[in-house]
Amino acid sequence: MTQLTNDNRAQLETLYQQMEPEGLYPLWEKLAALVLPQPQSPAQVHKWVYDNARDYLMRAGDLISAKDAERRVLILENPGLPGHSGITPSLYAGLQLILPGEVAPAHRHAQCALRFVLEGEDAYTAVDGEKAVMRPFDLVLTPGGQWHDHGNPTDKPMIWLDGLDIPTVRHFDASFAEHYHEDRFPEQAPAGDSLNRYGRNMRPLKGHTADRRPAHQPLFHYPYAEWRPALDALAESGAEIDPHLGHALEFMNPIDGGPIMATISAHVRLLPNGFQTRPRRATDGTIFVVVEGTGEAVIEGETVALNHRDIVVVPSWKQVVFKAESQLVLFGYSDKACQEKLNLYKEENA
Ligand code: 1HN
Repeated sequence: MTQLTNDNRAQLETLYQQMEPEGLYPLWEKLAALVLPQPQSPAQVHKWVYDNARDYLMRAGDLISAKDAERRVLILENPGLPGHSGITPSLYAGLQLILPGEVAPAHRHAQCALRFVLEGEDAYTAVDGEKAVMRPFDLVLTPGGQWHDHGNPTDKPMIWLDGLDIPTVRHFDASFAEHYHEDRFPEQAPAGDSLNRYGRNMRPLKGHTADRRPAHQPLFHYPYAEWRPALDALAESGAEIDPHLGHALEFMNPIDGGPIMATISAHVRLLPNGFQTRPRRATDGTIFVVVEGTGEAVIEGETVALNHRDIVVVPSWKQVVFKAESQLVLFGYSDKACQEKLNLYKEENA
């Protein structure tokens, strides 16, 4: 802007004051902050140490039941987004505990969710009346609009990471939610039915039985027992390792080869012992979980130690380098699926 005279400036200030009660503001005072030359995320780099979070979660378990809480979850709120209940501007993360014998009652909502199991085995999430029996590091989806309840019939606690698109749905003012009139949605199919039909790179041949699952989202269970050997097979095949990612595989919707849900993408990667990635940045702020091994993430020069089950958030456009101090296996989820639909996604590989 060319230099304004004092008189002009004073008259502008008067104009601003007079029009403000009518909801009118001068763009020329705000344009540079509204249209940034590159992302400047308000989210901060942050790590949640699993063992610490687990202690608090278990204490909550002594004080409130899953049923009373509806969902007994500790929100992983980004310190740069206070009061926002987001781990990034678009995504939410939480740690959920289901104790032996508990049920988290059936509800459904517009928000899409993923569960990534951190501890416990053989508790379940039921989606539209079909159970996925969960084991450590399984990925389970509850796509938007589908009834879901959780239960733990075992004698050990189960803890998983919840990843939801809550801030995205809030941004679009598109939230709907309802409770089912009973704790559990009635069983519609045997446990594992969708995995059997859609999880092996095949699909049901059309016959007498009608498709029960929504056509756009039939598969909701991606077991560790399947994705982990897939990473090993890739690493052991002699395939060239991606210098910026390591050996990396994205979870896929078998219907279209696209991301697992409309708003959330997820992947896993394996970095061999001693491997260091080339620096990379991307517009999708990403939440990582350490599945196996130890190492470091160097994010814009800040070193974060990576230990078993720790959760680390790398905000949009922060440069990251991963260093594996043993064989390192990571799970990650982000809003890449959504950004790609909006033609916003960008990455820079140095
Ligand atoms: C939800 O439905 C679950 O079903 C967990 O386990 C966390 C956070 C906000 C809104 C809905 C669940 C949630 C949630």
